[in-house]
Amino acid sequence: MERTLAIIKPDGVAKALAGEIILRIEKAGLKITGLKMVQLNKKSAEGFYAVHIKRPFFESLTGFMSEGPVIAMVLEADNAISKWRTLMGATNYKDAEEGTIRRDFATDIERNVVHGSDAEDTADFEINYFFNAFELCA
Ligand code: IDP
Ligand code: MG
Repeated sequence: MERTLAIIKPDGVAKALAGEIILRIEKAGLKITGLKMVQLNKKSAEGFYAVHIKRPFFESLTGFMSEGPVIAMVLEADNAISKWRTLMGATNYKDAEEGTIRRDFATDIERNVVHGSDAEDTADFEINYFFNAFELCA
């Protein structure tokens, strides 16, 4: 079993897409083993996206990620990382496959509704960033 961190970003929460996104997650056979709504501050968004610190969009991205509440979830399945990224679609919604969350709901390359870990090591870091062991169910 593999684990990944999913986030419904501030734009997704603000547009009331949480129910639709969670429905897609459950229908795809990804098990939700942790879930919380939190609002990141600028510093905590910067820590989460530290790998992107040198990118030109870092300031804007971390501002966006701290503008309102997010819903963070731990998803578990065989190949959870790639399964969730397939449901999300490409970073740029214009390149995303039909029927993916980003293609259906994103409005901008930055405001792309959802986050997903990209590898096992980043999934571990990201899950631990949001959740402690007592907050995760079997
Ligand atoms: P990912 O979310 O598909 O893994 P990353 O390359 O890790 O994509 O980028 C993290 C986030 O940064 C993206 O989801 C998006 O919100 C934002 N982002 C990525 N590339 C750009 C860009 O070229 N302009 C503005 N924002 C971007
Ligand atoms: Mg990424």
